[in-house]
Amino acid sequence: VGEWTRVEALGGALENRSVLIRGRAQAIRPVGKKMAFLVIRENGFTVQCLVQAQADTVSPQMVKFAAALSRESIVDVEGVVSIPSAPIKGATQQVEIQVRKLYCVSRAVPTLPINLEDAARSEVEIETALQAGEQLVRVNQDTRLNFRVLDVRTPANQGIFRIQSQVGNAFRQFLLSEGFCEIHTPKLIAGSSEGGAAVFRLDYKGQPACLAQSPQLHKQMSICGDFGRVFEIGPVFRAEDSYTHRHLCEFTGLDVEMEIKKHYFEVMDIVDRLFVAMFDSLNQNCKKDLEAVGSQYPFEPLKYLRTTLRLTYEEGIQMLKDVGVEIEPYGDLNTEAERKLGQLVSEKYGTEFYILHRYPLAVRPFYTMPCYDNPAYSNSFDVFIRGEEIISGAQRVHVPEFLEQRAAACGIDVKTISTYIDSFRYGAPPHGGFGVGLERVVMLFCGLNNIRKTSLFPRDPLRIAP
Ligand code: ATP
Ligand code: AMO
Repeated sequence: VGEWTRVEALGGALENRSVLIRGRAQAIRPVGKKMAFLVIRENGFTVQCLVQAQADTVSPQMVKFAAALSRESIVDVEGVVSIPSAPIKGATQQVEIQVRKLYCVSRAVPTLPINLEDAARSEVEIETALQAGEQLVRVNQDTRLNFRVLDVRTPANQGIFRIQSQVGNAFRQFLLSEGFCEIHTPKLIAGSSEGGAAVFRLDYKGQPACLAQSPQLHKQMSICGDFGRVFEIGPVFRAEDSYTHRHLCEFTGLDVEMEIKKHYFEVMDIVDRLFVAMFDSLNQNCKKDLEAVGSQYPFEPLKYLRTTLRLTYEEGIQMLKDVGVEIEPYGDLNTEAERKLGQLVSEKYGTEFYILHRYPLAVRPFYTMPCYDNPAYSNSFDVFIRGEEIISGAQRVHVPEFLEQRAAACGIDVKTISTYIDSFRYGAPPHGGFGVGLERVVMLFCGLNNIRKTSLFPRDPLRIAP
């Protein structure tokens, strides 16, 4: 033997060959005293292994040892590949390994806090099993998150985080190919960057400081530093004080900032092409992962157009008005109105991904550029998937005196952001950008109901462990 074989690679071509594999003991089924079946899992692929007592090779002690293994232990199995006479249920690979040697590399505790088979079932499968009188433990979200290292071993969860990885990859690849430079801005900063109260305050060697609520100020300052087009993938901290399905206290921000020549539409053009490319790449490169997610959490593939639909805020609230939903013309959309608009847009335009722009200035952060033709509105936008916000963006105010005035008008102590405002005093190009919530993109692309499912180790107002 000597060479390792991946479980994924096990097939009929290896018949009668000796192989060595390493994986987790997903299932252990003793049959009397002379035989035990093991299902070994590696990277989502599973193979059935037969440990059968034989005079010359396998001792009864070894069968006993196999039967006593605990689930999820990591084992090395050496054996000969055979093709079974009947199809194998409960394993992805249609060959069996006749075990010759078996080593336990790392033992799991005998009783796991989560039964992974149960944790991998869909709601429908759970209901069917319960009706059939099966002894099944429904795994609630808190339990899953408490034992996240086990929970993420399910096929759907493996899929979710591979999709998340591809979102980041598509984001980076697209922007690099468009001449953007990846930057890394500080997460320890002197004050709030979004003007809100939701900041984590801390003591920075005797000076008051906080965890960055976004890379907003520094990504703009990078534009003042002549980088032209920048992006960042990094942590964002928000001291959210309520417990919703789509807010985390720490999430991953995908941020973009760029010079613009004439119009904030140039920024929306990037959003459009970036996200169409990203969705295409998810559909092409993550088929298996999307299937794994969908088989536990069924969802319809996202409907999106080749050129992303853009509606103005006024058009959006008119659509809502037409069906009897009253929105304040200069107010914000609440979650319910956003969802309703998502539904109306999907029915009318056949897309679940769209941009709403020209928001009322009053509901946008201080750094947002008002519309030239009507300063009650702003050169800003939000982007929605299935009626929920994934992106906020805008053209920024690049005139320092006006920026100071806007900050003061929004109740911000200008002294706390003086270095930011000063950066605009040495010549600052017109610019704009946007921020995307990575966990929200994955949650909404996959039609999931809770952002905790798409954060590996979520941080919410009640959770800072594991
Ligand atoms: P962002 O922080 O980018 O603005 P968001 O999705 O939180 O993202 P908001 O504009 O803050 O968007 O809020 C939109 C709506 O979502 C609010 O009108 C409110 O109904 C709801 N909402 C926002 N934050 C919370 C929260 N912490 N708790 C409950 N509901 C919230
Ligand atoms: P905003 O505050 O809208 O904009 O945030 C940008 C995007 O980040 C995501 N997001 C969140 N995700 C999880 N949990 C949260 N608590 C949370 N809050 C926000 C959303 C949201 O659309 N500086 C601006 C962006 C810009 O204009 O460039 C900003 O931070 O997907």
